[in-house]
Amino acid sequence: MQTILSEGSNAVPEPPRLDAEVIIIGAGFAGLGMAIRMKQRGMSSFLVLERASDVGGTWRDNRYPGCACDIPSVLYSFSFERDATWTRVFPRQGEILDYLRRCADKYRIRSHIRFDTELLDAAYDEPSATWRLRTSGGSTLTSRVLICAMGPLNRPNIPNLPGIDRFAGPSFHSSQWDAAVDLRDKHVAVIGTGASAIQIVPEIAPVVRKLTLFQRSAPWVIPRNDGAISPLQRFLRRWLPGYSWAVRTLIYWVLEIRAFGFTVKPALLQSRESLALKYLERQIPEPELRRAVTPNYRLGCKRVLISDDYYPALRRPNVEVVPAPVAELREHSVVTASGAEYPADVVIFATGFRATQGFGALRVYGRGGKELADAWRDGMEAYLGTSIAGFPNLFTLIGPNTGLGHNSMVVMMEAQYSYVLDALAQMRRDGLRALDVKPAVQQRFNERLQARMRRTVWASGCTSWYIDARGKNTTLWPGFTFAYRYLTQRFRPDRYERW
Ligand code: N01
Repeated sequence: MQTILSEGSNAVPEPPRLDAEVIIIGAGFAGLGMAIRMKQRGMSSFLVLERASDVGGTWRDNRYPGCACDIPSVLYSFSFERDATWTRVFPRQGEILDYLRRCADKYRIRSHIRFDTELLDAAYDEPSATWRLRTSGGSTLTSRVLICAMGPLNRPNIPNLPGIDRFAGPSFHSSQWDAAVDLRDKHVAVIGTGASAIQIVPEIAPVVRKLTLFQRSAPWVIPRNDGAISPLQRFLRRWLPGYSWAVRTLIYWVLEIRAFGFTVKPALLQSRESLALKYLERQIPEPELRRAVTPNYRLGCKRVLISDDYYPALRRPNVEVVPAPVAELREHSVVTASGAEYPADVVIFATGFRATQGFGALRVYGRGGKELADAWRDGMEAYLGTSIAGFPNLFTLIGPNTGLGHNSMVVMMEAQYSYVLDALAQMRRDGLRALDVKPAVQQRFNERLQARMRRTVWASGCTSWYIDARGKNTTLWPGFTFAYRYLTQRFRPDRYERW
C-alpha cells in the first residue's frame, strides 16, 4: 500500500499498526470530495468512517417532501466532476444524492469506506504522533492524520418542550422524515419557518386536512425562479467543457457579489429588502397574514430563503400561520406561549440543527489529553477553519467559521481540500510526523475574524443558528470566498509547530 508520509522519510520508523495514513470521518459531500482528491493525487492509504450505510450525508438523511438545494446545480457540484446531467437549475435531494453516489463509484471510493461505523472517540498519542480511534463496531483504528468531515448540520435540534413525550400522535424532525406516516386527512403542526419548513409546507399543504404553521420569527423570502435545464443546455455542457466552466464561473460571481452587502456594507441590503417586501406584497394581498409574515430584522441576518410557492401555500384555506413561540405539547395539541391551544395529529419539527455544537460533540482528545469540547469552552475556533491548536494532524472540513450565507459551500470545501493536501505533501517532503498550528497564530486569526464579523449583517441583531449560546458567530466566513481561497491556496509551515 502506498503511504502518504513515509516516502522520503527515513528519520522515524513507521509506527506499528497504522490502519491507514489518513482517516476521514463522514462520507457526505465534504468527506467524499476529500477522498476523491486524495485518490487523484495517487494517495490510497486512507479510510472513511461513515455511521450510515450509504454515502451522501445531509443529502442522504434529508428526505422530506420538496427537499432541494438553494444553490444552482452547476455550482453545487465538484469543479473536477462537472456533471452535465442536472435536470433543474436548483437540484432536488434525489438528484444530488445520485450525483454523490456516482462520484463514489466513479472514483472507486466505496472500498475505502467503512459503513455503519460511528466514531466513538479519537485520542492523539504523543509518543507515536498518531490518532487512535474507537468505533461503534468495537474496533480500534490508528492513523497518522484525522480529517473530520461530518458537517455542521448533522445534529437535529428538537426543542425540549414540556409535554413532548405526552403527544399521542407521530412526531419527527424534518431530517428524520417518517415516510410511513400518512399525512392525508391529518391535522399537521409544523414548528419552524426556516429553509426546511418553507420547502415542506407547499408540498404537504395540498395533502393534509389542516396545516398549522408555528412561526417564531418570519423569514425573508425572495423568488426562486427554478426551472428545467433544457436538453440543448445539457448537450452544450456535456460536449463543450469550456461552456460548462463559463456558466459555473458566471453563477459563482453573481452569487459572490452578494457577500459585499452581507459582510462589508449591510446598509446596501435595504434595496434588496424593498424588493423582497414588494414580492411579499404581490404574493400575499391579505394585510393581516402579510403583517404576520413580515420579517422584523435585516435581510441576510438569518439565511435568505428562496421560494415561489411558500407564500401561496400560506394563503390556502387549510393553512393557518400562528406567529407565536410554542410553549408546550399536549396529547392532541400544540400550545403557544399565550396559552392558545391548536389541535394536531402529527407534529413536524422543522427546527433546524445544533450547528454550533457540531464538532464540539465529538469526543476528541488532543495533546495532553485535552478534550476538544474543553478547548472550545468559549466557542468553536480554528485556524482557517481547518486546524485546531493542540490537536496535531487533525483537520476539519467545513470547520468553524467556514460556512456561507451567499455562495456554494463546495467552493469552500475545495479550498480546504487543497490546503489539506498541501499540508500532507509538506509532511511527506520534510519527513514530518506531526503538524500543530501555533496557538498564537490561531488566536490572531480569530481575533481578526471576529473583528470583521462585527460589521457583517449577521451581527445586526437577530437570533440564528449561526450564533452560539455566548452570542459569538462561530459558523460563518465573514468575507468573500476568493479571500478564503487565497488564504488557503498554500500551506504555511511557519504557522505550525512541526516535528
Ligand atoms: O433550520 P433553521 P432549517 N420553537 O435553523 C424555528 C440548510 N438547509 O432546517 O428563526 C419554535 O434555518 C426557528 O425559529 P427562529 C441551510 O443552511 C438548506 O430550516 O430561530 N420555533 C426557525 O424558524 C439552513 O440554514 C436548504 O425564531 C423554533 C426554524 O425553527 C440550514 O440547513 C434546505 C424553535 C429552524 O430554522 C437549517 O435549515 C434546508 C422552538 N423551540 C436546510 N427552535 C436549502 O438548500 C427553532 N425554531 C434550500
